[in-house]
Amino acid sequence: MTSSNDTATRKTILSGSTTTGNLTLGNYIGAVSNWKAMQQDYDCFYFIADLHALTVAQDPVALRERCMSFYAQYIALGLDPEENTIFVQSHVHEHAELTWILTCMTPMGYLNRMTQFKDKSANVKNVHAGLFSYPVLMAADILLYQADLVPVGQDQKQHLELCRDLVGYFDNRYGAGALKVPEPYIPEVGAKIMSLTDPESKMSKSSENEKSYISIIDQPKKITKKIKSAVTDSDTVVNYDPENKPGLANLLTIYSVLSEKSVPTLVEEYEGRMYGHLKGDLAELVVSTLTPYREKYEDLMKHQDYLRQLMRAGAEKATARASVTLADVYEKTGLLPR
Ligand code: ATP
Ligand code: LTN
Repeated sequence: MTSSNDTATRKTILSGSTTTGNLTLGNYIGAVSNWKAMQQDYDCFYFIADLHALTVAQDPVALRERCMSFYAQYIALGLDPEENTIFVQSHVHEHAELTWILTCMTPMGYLNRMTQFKDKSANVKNVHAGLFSYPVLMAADILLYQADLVPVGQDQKQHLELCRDLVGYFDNRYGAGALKVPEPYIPEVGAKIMSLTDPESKMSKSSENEKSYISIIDQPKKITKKIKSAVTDSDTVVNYDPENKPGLANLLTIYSVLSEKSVPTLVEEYEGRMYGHLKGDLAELVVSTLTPYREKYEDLMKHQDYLRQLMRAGAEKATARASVTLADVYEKTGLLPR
């Protein structure tokens, strides 16, 4: 008899986050909390996108340290390295190799339309080709593992579309069978948590303004200060109006996801009360949600040999899957075996 938990029948999930800072509350709500929830029912591959971090200039020492820290943050948040495959992207060289094959099939015009590229390149003096073609690396990340489902935040929808189209381009040129078309999984609530200082833009871990995001390893005092000084409007009535009151709407969304209460229920609870009350209660809720994760993280960082061991095992499991796909792709594209 088979059950949905049998490895052979379980569908594959893949997702990752770029090592450009510490994971934020936005990453947690929009991505990692969903990755965690899916661990029981799917064969999950979660990785640390360190090659993606190179799309903007990085200090080598800081990048290496962040990779270790990120891995500890994944485990501390509850990703399970025993049941699933948790690995570092650059430890599996197949990612870079498949990227090249796919790059040779990606229309420049398609990459030019990517809104994230437009946003990220807008204020950068020297824009490099890596930032431009990074969605192709993302497609390779997904396709190597024959992923069925890719849980991401709203900002990644367009990149997923390219990935799906690339399978079509490849199949048309070389024949079908080597690559699987993935489905995006975008949560209904919390797919886009906004910045605390500029609620018109996404909360982002690489922001230069530390007050704009809450890191999952921030100390309680810092979290409270950031939430209390979050930008809201000058009105006093608590209601959900993302267009006219984006800051307040963002706080209500975070509150709703973490408390599992609906936004209308919260609005009712805060009727006749000030924004300050809501901010104080939300700060307490965020602190109590994140504290156990931060403590686990601090403990894991004291055991780096253990983390290295998990990383190596993860890389081996990931390579076992990725190398099969790449071999198939090489064969189909006509590259001569060694
Ligand atoms: P960067 O600042 O380097 O762009 P980021 O904070 O946007 O980083 P990523 O590593 O690009 O984070 O994203 C990891 C995952 O978290 C992705 O699935 C992404 O969609 C999701 N995500 C990122 N920011 C948010 C957010 N503010 N709200 C909801 N989901 C988010
Ligand atoms: N580009 C993503 C991170 C990422 C990713 C992936 C997500 C890199 N490769 C593959 C899902 C699947 C981002 O959020 N910036």
